[in-house]
Amino acid sequence: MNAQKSGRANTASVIKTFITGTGLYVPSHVITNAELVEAFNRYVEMTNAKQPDQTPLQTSSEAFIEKASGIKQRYVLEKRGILDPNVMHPLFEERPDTAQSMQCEIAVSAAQEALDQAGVHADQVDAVIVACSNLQRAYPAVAVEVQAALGAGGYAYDMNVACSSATFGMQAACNAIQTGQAQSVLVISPEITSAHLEWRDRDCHFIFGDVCTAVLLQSEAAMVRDAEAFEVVSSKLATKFSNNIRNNFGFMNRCSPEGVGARDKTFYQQGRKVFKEVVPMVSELLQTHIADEDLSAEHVARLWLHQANLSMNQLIAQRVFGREAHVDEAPVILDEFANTSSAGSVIAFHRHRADLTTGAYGFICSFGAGYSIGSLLLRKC
Ligand code: CO8
Repeated sequence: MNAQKSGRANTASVIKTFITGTGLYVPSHVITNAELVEAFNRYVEMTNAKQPDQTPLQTSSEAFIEKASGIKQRYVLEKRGILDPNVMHPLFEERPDTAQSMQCEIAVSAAQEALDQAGVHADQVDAVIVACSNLQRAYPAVAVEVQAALGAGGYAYDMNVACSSATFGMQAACNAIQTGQAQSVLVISPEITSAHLEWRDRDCHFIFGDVCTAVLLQSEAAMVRDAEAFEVVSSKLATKFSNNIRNNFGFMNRCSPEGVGARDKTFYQQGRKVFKEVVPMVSELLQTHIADEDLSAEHVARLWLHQANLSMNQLIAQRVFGREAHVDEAPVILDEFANTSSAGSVIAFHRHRADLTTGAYGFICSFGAGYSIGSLLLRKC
């Protein structure tokens, strides 16, 4: 694995970067495990009745979902289609080019909360990065639409590193601030995972939820007030190619008509392999990051981890701390939100940071498809 270190290595000449605000957009539709399993099992019953000669599909179970993942419910932008056994995916009305796109709409909502928290007006923002797992169109970049909708200045672009999009986006924001290219950067993650989840697949139908997070990163000079700020002390990014989490949907699909609509054009994974391979990679990267900063596990007050699987997070935290972690040390939000891809660790940070005292250290750490891992060491101001 090639890990890249940035931040403290250059501290002598580097402009410090701070997170000064975060925002969260939560969709109004909730699907509980009970509702999800009921709809899925109706789909199984109907499909098996239609295909008596085929190997019957197996039913899903609430007990399995909660035990295997820790997920109890998920928020989605539209639940009627997902729960209709004849549809099994969300149904969104197509919008004309003159209307705001869905990703732009939820991005603006989350971004506005982050700006309000920081006491910053949109026209002081000079870069917008939309960093998420799925972008709803090829172009123009959603980020440019968000920039216009907010009334932000500077430049904007989209990027995708799957579950690590937000952390890689924050690293890009730090780079822009440290080189003087920007002073105030919004990193926004509109994760509409419901549109690319295969709701008809028992192995994964329960995994994801929709949400949007926003993080405002600023130079010290641009900060309005610092009471709630966290300094980004340093970061580590790492990638290693794996086919274990994959989605072959893309703009070239129609050129291979035999594959259009096939199972591999939505999310699929080898969940058990991901679990086994990613836990050691993340634990080791965090341990190295701690050691490189001349810190030890006792200095770490919080791990805001990617939210894919409860046992996975407990195991990573245990390896980092060298003991079982208290729930306050590695807060869990996936019971309420399910896996929201790159937004998960940011939701944990958004919800669980107010109690930290000045000087406390914590890590935002993402991991997922790629494989990709992003670790940001933060210090409460
Ligand atoms: N109901 C009942 N039983 C089930 C179900 C179900 N729904 N599903 C599987 N089972 C059964 C299996 O058939 C199996 O039975 P048997 O033992 O008889 O063969 C048994 O339960 C155990 O199955 P598994 O081994 O598959 O179950 P696990 O205990 O491994 O749990 C998990 C499965 C929950 C998927 C788990 O492996 C996991 O969470 N792994 C981590 C995965 C992970 O972290 N993935 C990250 C992906 S997220 C990401 O990177 C973002 C990608 C981009 C987003 C795209 C948006 C869509």
